[in-house]
Formats: sequence, C-alpha cells, structure tokens
Amino acid sequence: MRLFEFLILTAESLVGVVEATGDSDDGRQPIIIDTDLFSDVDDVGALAIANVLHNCGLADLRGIVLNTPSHYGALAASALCTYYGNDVPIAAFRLINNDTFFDSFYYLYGEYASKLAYHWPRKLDSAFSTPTPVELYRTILSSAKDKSIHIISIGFLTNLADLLKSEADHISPLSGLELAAQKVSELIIMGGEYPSGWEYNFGGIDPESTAHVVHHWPKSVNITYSGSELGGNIFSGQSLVQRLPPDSPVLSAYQWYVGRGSTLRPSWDPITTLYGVLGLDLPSKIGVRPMLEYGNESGYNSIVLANGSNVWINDTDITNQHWLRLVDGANYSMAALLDEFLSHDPSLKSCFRYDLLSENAKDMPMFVGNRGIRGKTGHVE
Ligand SMILES: [Ca+2]
Repeated sequence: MRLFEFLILTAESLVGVVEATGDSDDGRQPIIIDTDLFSDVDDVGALAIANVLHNCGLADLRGIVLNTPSHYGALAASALCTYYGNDVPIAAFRLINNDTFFDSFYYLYGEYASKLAYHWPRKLDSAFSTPTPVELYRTILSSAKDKSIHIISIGFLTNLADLLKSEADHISPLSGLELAAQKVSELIIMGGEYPSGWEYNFGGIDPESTAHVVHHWPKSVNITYSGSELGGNIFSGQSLVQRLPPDSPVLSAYQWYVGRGSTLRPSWDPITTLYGVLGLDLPSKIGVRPMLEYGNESGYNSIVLANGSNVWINDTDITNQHWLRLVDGANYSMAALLDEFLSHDPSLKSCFRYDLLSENAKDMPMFVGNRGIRGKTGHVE
C-alpha cells in the first residue's frame, strides 16, 4: 500500500484551506494547552504541532499551562515556542520544584526538559515569574469571545479542577465554572481508555481532580476524550533524524527521551492536539483524508474515584461527550501526517506541503513499531 495514497486529495481541496473555519475573528482556532511536559516526549510533539498549526494560521495558541511542578517544564515549553518564533504566555504549576526526570520504572527513557531549557533561546526567563495556571486560564477565558476556546489537556487534570473550583476575583466576576460554560467551546482530554479502563493521566497522580473535571464539566460544553488505546497504537517520529536539522529541539528531545538511536514514540498527545485544533474535518482544514471519528453517539464518562479508572455509561439523553477512534485503515496515514507536522520547518507558514508529501512517500520506509514495549498504562513518571 502506498503510504500516502489516502493522504493527498485533489488540488481542488486546497482551495480555501488557508481560510479554514475557526472560532476566532481571523479563522484560527483559539487553544490553551494543559501539559505535563517533563517526562514523556509526546508532549514535545504536541507543542510542536500546536506551534506549527499556529504558524500556518489554523490555531491561535493563546497559552500553555503546566500540570507538573518542575520549573524545567515551563522553561522547555518556552524554548519550544521560541524556536517556532512564538511568544506564548506560560503558567508554571505551583509549588515549583527543581526536579529532573529519571526513569525509575524502565530505566530506559532519558531526560530532556532541562536540556531544552538551557540549550535553546527562550522568551521566559524564570518559571517563578509566570502567573499560576488558574490565573492564566481565567485571564485568557475572560477576554475570549463566547464559546470560542478549545482547551487541550494532555496531562493531569489538577489545573482544570482548580479552574472549575475558582471563584470570582480581580480577573473576572465569573466563577471558573461560569467561565468554562461561557467561553469554552470544547474540552479535549488525553486520558482514560474507551469504553473503559485505567490510564495514567487519569489515575496516576490525581484521580480526585480527574473525577472533579469529568463529573462537573458544564453539560453545555462538548468534551472529547482521546484514550490510551488511540495514540498508543500509532507510532510517530520515525524519520525525524533524516528530516530535521541537528539543532532542532524537537529532534533532540525525541532522541534524548527515546534513546538507543530511535525517535519513534506513541502519539497520545500529538493526535489529541491535532484533533483539538482541526477537529474531525481534516479534508477541509488541511486537505487530507479523514482519519478520526467518534466512537460513540451518546453517553458519558464516569470516573472511579478510588483509582481514576473510567467507564462509559450509556445514556441517549447525553450527547456532548465523545471519545475518538481511528478511521479504519488510517494508522499509517496518521503516523505519516504527524511526522509531517513534527518535521515542519518553523519558517514555513503553510501546512500544505503536498509536493513534499508525495516525494517523501516514495522513500519512506514502511512503518516499524516497537509495539508492546510500553503502553500509556505504563507511563513513566
Ligand atoms: Ca502528556
């Protein structure tokens, strides 16, 4: 099978892509990313994709909030955004600490956050000078158009729970719950397993916050879940060493984290971020075949407080919650598409590199995944 044969649509599909529909005045989809950038490198992939989509005029990256306490996470996020030419507001988790990642589970994966923080230029001088996550959430939401923001959660849900619990303050007369209901058009969460299971983002650190967000999120606002079974079966980053310059922080982070000469990694957070900006309608936004669909029509997610596991409850009256699944046969296409974003030149302001897609398709080796080496349920912290 030709790797890209389903990726590339006709030239006619490109028309109007630059003016892709969005919820902000300029057609960009406004997003806030809530990340645990610290250990697994798929958060780097997610921030790379968000910055690329921002530069391509499809996303409006309004802010990044950290849900892990190491100050290296905030600094690394700033280094990544700076590399893509973007000065994005960042909020460090409190209390801030000086931890560096050590893989005490597999003794295999490497640390990258402190290295990104100190070997690439960054706009942010210190994590201590940032607002708190709740302050940044409230500031961005209070100034946003109604029903405009997509929040993309690719880590723990502590900040979102704190946002929902926040009261009126000097930033906004609205409570956090009211801000979410009024300003957010969709919450996209990488977490859980569907229709049921246990996953680290939900149950690993702060299941109480997971339950609070999932059970108290306003019913008028859509939630879309990206489960461990989705990104865990799609391996991206295979060709980064051939396609990125040696000074790329994305390449370096993947090399440091995965190690052993590989940059191949499951795609939990990159897929979630891609959907969080573009939704299901990939053909109209970037001119590629549909790759994602909803796995359910109705019902809702429920969290077992004791351990953060989730189970889908069937209920035809509730239609604001969905989980994502891959369209049949789209595994290789999705991996190849993610690789396009991960290897995107920061100076290129278009996400439509069809000549390159075709060119790469001729030479790209067939997908080789190290399946089984680790699932999200074995997420290293
Ligand atoms: Ca993550």
